[in-house]
Parts: sequence; C-alpha cells; structure tokens
Amino acid sequence: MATNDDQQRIRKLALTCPELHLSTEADVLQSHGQDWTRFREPAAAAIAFPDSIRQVQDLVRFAEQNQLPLVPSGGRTGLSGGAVAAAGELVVSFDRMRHVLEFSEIDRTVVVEPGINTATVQQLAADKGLYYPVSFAAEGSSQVGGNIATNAGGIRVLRYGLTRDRVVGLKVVTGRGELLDLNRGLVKNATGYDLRHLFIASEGTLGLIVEATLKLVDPPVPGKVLLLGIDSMDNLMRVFAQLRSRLELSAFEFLTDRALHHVMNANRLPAPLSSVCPLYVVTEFDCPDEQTESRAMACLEECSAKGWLVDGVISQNQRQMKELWRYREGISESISHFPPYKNDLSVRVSRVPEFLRRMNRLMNEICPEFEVVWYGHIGDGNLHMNILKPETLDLQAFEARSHEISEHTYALTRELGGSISAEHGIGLLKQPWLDRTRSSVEIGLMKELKKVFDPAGIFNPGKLLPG
Ligand code: 2HG
Ligand code: ZN
Repeated sequence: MATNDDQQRIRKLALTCPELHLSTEADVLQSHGQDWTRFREPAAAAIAFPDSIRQVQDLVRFAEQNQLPLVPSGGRTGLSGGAVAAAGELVVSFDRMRHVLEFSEIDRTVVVEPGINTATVQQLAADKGLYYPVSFAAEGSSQVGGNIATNAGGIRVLRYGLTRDRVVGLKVVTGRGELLDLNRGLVKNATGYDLRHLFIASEGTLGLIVEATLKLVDPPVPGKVLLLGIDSMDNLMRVFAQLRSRLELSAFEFLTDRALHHVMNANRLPAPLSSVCPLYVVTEFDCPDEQTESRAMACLEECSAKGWLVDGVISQNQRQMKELWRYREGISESISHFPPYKNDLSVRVSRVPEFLRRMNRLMNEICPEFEVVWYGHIGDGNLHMNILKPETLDLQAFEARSHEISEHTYALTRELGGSISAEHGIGLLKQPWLDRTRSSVEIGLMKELKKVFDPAGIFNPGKLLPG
C-alpha cells in the first residue's frame, strides 16, 4: 500500500520535476503496477512517464535524495514479478520513450529507446532487409528495455543466442543519476571490464536502461516447420541429434500431450497428427530448395525406421508454418487463467532426459493431485514447468503448496547443475530461492556490485537479491 509518506514524496517530485508526466489514476496504477504474474496485488504510489534521458536522470537524483524506491517497467509481460510494484514504489514506465533514433546500414545496427516494442524492432529490421532474431509469444507487447533487463530468450536462441548477444551498446542511468554510454556499438573493444553485460539481466536493480544499440543479422532463408510426435524423451533427443546434424535448425521446441490438450482446447485447434503421443516437437529448419526438403524427409524416414519417431507433419507454405507454430506459441496463454505456478528451469542439454525423468517421478510422488504441464526450448535445455491451480484451492494455499514443491524441484535442478531461472528472471517471485543455484559467494559479490551502482538502494528493491 502507498502510505502518506509515499504520496508526499510524489507531490514533492511533481514540484521538483514539473515537466515529468506522473499519473496516480487508479486504472494506470493497476495496469502499470504489475506484470503478467498473478500472485501479487499492485500497490504503486504513482507511475512516472519520462520522455527523455534528462528527465530520467532528474527523477533518479530526486529518488536517491528522497529514498524513493523505483520499479522500472517495460511491456510488463514478465512472469517473475520483476516489474511488480507491491509496496508503494514509483513505477518508471518507458512508454513515452519508444523511438527509433538511428539505423546504420553499414554497422547493421539500430539505436532505440527502451520503450519500443520487440515486434516493432523486428519489423524495422525486416523493412531494411535484415532480421532481429529475438522472438517469443509476447513480442507484440514486450519492450526492448525489459528484454535487456531480463536477457529475454525465446524460440530462436538455438541459432542466434539471447538478447545479450544482440546488445552492442547501452546507455544506462546509475543510482546517482550518472549517464553511462557503454560500448557505443563497437564490435571490438578490449578496454577492460565490459559493464554493459552487468546491466543485461540485472532486472532493473543496477540502473535504468535509457537507450540500446542492437545488432541485426542477415534475413533468414526460407524455412519449413515440422511438428513431430514422439514416445519418449530419449527418442526425442535422438531425433534432435539427427536433425541437427543434417539440417540447419533455427528452433527446436517441445510440448507434452497435456500442453497440446490445453492449446487445442483454448484455440479450438484440430489435432495436428493422427497419432496421439506423450511428447511433441515443433522445429524449424532452413529449406531454400527441394534437395533440402528431400534430405529432411529422408532423415525423418530414418528416424521412423529406427523407432524414434511416431508421426510427423511438414509445413507446405507460410500459412501452415504459422499454424504449426501456434501449437507451441499459444500454450502459455492457453493455461494463464488457472493460473499456473511457473517454473522456468534449465540444465545442460545433455542432461535434459535425466532431468525430465527424475522430475516427473518426483512430481508424481510429491504432488499427484496437481496437473503439471511441460513445454519449452528443449534445444537450449530450458524447460517450462507449469503447475496448474485446481479450482478447489484458493490462490494463497496454492502458492504455499507450490513453494513446498519448489524446494524439491530446485534441489534436483541444483543437483544436476542447472538453473532455477533460464529466461524469465528471478524478480519478486523466485527471489527466496536465488541461492539454490547461485553460490553464497556469488550472491555476496552481486550485493557489493549493487552498492556500487545503486548506493541508496532505490532500484527495484526486493527483486532479484535478498535484502
Ligand atoms: C514460452 O516459452 C514463454 O512460451 C512462457 O517463455 C513460458 O508460460 C511459460 O511458462
Ligand atoms: Zn520460454
């Protein structure tokens, strides 16, 4: 809840920074005080909408002097509560800083303000005959600043890497209001610590990202999508190895039969295959000519003959590519009403079968009463485990029970050398478990870094790091 003190500070801020657009309207507090997580009630004191770097600097200096906690906010599509303001903070929205500042054909870079949509950057790249490969279901709403703050991944990481791999320049306002201009779009820059990378995935705890230079890549060659039905995780990995060695894969995603059930139900989609399988794969590969397609078909036939593949379908045109992708991309939204308790786990790719086998056994043992839906970026070792809330359980009890389950799932993740968050971030929701897969020495050093960049502790308090 915003207290009288919080409100007084907001009034003082309005007087100190008269040009800064501030809102305390109930619907804006509600919409901008939360992200897509459904486990915390928003309670922001106000929402600020700066429209220039100078306004961000003035705001941060005020916040530092007046101990005003700030929650940076992008498109608010996050799933870990990183952009939730639940304790009377001031939300800093970048909705008014969404311009393209520069495009360089020679450098193949685009300089953008942080509030620009991910999809707008993709479109801009396409208009210039290039490609921005960070892609995920929320790309129409998510903003580039938020993508950088969480190092967003998505479905093309297998080929192009994460958001981190796209950022060649970053302007950041530190907790003292200083402006850092990091790396400036350089390809090579061997001058010591690369501070840019500290801000990527920092979840807004070290500074506010106010400008980014993004590297674009060659446009992809025409592709085809396969949707495959498979009977076991071991066979799935065999098919992955085969396809990968014979084709140029740009994505390799998986879903279980339960995930397929929900996405079909919510979107009234027909069954994609005539066979019913426990596991499905959606994969895309470069297919510039008929020879490549014949090679793909031969490879699938071999996989089938070896008993690794039950069934499959290949797209014949752009429309079918989109249709097949819907079976994977629509899952998250199709289960959002339950709501699910989300786990965004990763292990090394080679350990995925063991991880899933043991995880399934564990879930059957400790919470057979819950429906667990698995899907994700299996080609990167990133698995999304969603535990669905039964109607009969209230949200609080469900969260408490899910926390108990997390103790077990994170212990197993740790044992297998994995991470409790692959791409969604730690935020507010996963913060109590950061130490499950980061050592105490690491966390100690992270806290020291936080003090260096944000000495007054105003940036996103309570998120990522323990207090
Ligand atoms: C995806 O891969 C997103 O679809 C969302 O990262 C994952 O809903 C989830 O758990
Ligand atoms: Zn994902």
